[in-house]
Amino acid sequence: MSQRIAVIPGDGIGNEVIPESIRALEAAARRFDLQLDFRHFDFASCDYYLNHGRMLPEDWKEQLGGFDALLFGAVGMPEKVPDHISLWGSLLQFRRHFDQYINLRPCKLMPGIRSPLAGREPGDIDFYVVRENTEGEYSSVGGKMFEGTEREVVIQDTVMTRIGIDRVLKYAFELASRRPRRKLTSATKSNGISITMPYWDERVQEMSEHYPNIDVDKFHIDILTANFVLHPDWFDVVVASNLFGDILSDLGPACTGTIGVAPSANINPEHRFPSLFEPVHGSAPDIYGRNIANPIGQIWCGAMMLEHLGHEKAGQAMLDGIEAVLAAGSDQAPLTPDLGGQGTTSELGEAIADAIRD
Ligand code: GGG
Repeated sequence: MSQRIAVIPGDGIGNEVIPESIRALEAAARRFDLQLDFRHFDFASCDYYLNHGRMLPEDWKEQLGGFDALLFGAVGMPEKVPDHISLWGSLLQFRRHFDQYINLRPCKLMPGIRSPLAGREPGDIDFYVVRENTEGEYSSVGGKMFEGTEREVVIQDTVMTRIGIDRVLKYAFELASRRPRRKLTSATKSNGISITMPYWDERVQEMSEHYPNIDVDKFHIDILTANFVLHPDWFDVVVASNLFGDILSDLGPACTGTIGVAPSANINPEHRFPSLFEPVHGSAPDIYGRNIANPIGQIWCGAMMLEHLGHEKAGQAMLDGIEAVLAAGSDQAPLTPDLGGQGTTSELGEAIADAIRD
């Protein structure tokens, strides 16, 4: 049976790394006899906004709703469109409408990559950030009063719901129970944020009672970020609110050498809606157009997508292909400049597709 994938490159380097992800997916599809049917969309980009006055067409829910998965590149070109308009007009709409309430972000030091943290080897950094993805600090609840005057007031609420917290915690606890270390860390700030964060802590405490075999700890977000840098080996599954999870899942991959390798999966675990797979990185206008962007984050997204669609072996083969090319090092593989090499986006993509074919 063919699986229908909506491809949305978006802005900037999204347009350069998406073709490499498709090349790798096609290699995996051929090897494992899968039928993947890709359809490209030009919306959810700042150019679309400049032409149409909106990031998405009116019927985007109908256009995308029937797909099995969405493969997304990046969004944002602040010189053309303010970031809050481009992000809220596209990616955040997808996450909410398709109830992609889990944002799963692996953070792993890969073979052949040098961590900026002294002495760290592959195996020392290997954890997941599970980010709440539809509410929390990313709410659209708030407003302005007395705009443009000295009395200007701006308010934006944090929205935390019992359902919203419990479902992300359950996912994180289940993930931790499938991992050898069975360890879960909760990101909080209940000493300073005195209503929502103590509530988050309460829900963690209650959920932990259903998982007596999981070793649970919690850190305030400030010291947690320090511990990501000082002791990344402490972590296995880290569960966090929307904003804290966003910050941690940029910091974590930065500790593994480059954010360019980091993927993420915006998941609707019940498969009621398509899930969306996008690299952690953004559109990187500073390097766009030079064919030097690292395509690995986007290719790894393809691997997560196949796994989510039930093709675990094909997904694993994609990850093995990435690891094999990275392990070869910049002397033998066309690694991009962020990995210390001089290869181009397309050369690295081609090397990974070749490794997947083997
Ligand atoms: N790869 C998707 C992308 O462009 N992300 C940019 C971004 O700022 N994302 C914010 C978020 O994940 O909430």
